[in-house]
Amino acid sequence: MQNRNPRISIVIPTLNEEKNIRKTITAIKKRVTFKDYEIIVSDSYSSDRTIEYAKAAGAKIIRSKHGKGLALRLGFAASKGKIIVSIDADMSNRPEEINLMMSAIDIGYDICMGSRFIAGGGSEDISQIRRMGNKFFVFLVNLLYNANYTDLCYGYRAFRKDVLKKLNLKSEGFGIETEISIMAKKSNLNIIEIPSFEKIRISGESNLKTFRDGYIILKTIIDCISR
Ligand SMILES: Nc1nc2c(ncn2[C@@H]2O[C@H](COP(=O)(O)OP(=O)(O)OP(=O)(O)O)[C@@H](O)[C@H]2O)c(=O)[nH]1
Ligand SMILES: [Mg+2]
Repeated sequence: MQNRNPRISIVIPTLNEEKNIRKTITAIKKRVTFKDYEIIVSDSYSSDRTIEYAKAAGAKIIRSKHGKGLALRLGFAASKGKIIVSIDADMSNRPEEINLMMSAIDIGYDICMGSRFIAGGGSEDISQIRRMGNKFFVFLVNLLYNANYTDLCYGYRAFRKDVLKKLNLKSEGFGIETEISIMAKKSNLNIIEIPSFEKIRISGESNLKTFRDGYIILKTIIDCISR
C-alpha cells in the first residue's frame, strides 16, 4: 500500500527485471528504517512480468519508451516526496544504505551520492574495463568541472526534490548519472559521497553496453560544458 503523503520517493528504473523486482521491493521494506516513503517503478515496457510483480508489491508504476535516463526523469517528476532516492532493481544496491543517505540530506546536503571507491565502499559487479572507464571519466569530470568525485557511473543516490529544476536533466539513457553529477557541481549544490557496496546482479541481463554507453557518457561530459 502506498503512503499518500510520503516524505521520500524511492524510484526504481526497470527493464525486464521480473526475477529481481519483488526481492528488491521486499528488501527495501525490510531494511529501510523509516516508513514515510513511496516506491515508484519506472519501466520501459518490459516484455516480462516486471510490472505485474511491482504492482502486486505495492509500487506505483510509470511507463515510458526505452532508456534508463528517461525512466528516471519521469520517475523523479512523478515523485511526491521532498527527497528522491534512485536505486537499481537488480539487487546490486543495499537498501540499508538509504538510511545513511537520509541522514546526509537531513543534516543539510542537497545530494548524496553512493561511491564504490571510497573507504567502506566496493563492487563485486564491475568488470576491469568498466572500472578503468569509470576512473577515466571521474578524472575528466573532476578536471573539467573542478569537482572531487570518486565515482561517476553509479546510479545509487538521494537528493532533495527541489534541486531538480537546477539540474535540468535531459539524458535519455545511461548518461543520466554523469549528467546528475556534473549539473549538481555546476549548480553549486551541497554534495556528499558516502561509501556504497555494489553487489553482483542476482539474475537477469545487464542492459549496459560498455562501448555504446561509454560513448554516451563521454558525450554527456562534453555537452554539459556549454550548459
Ligand atoms: N526503465 C528502464 N530501466 C532500465 C533501462 N536500462 C536499464 N534499466 C534499469 O536500470 C538499472 C541498472 O541497469 P543494469 O542493466 O543493471 O546496468 P548495470 O548495473 O550497469 O549492469 P550490471 O552490472 O550488469 O547489472 C536496472 O534496474 C535496470 O533494470 C531502460 O532502458 N529503461
Ligand atoms: Mg546492475
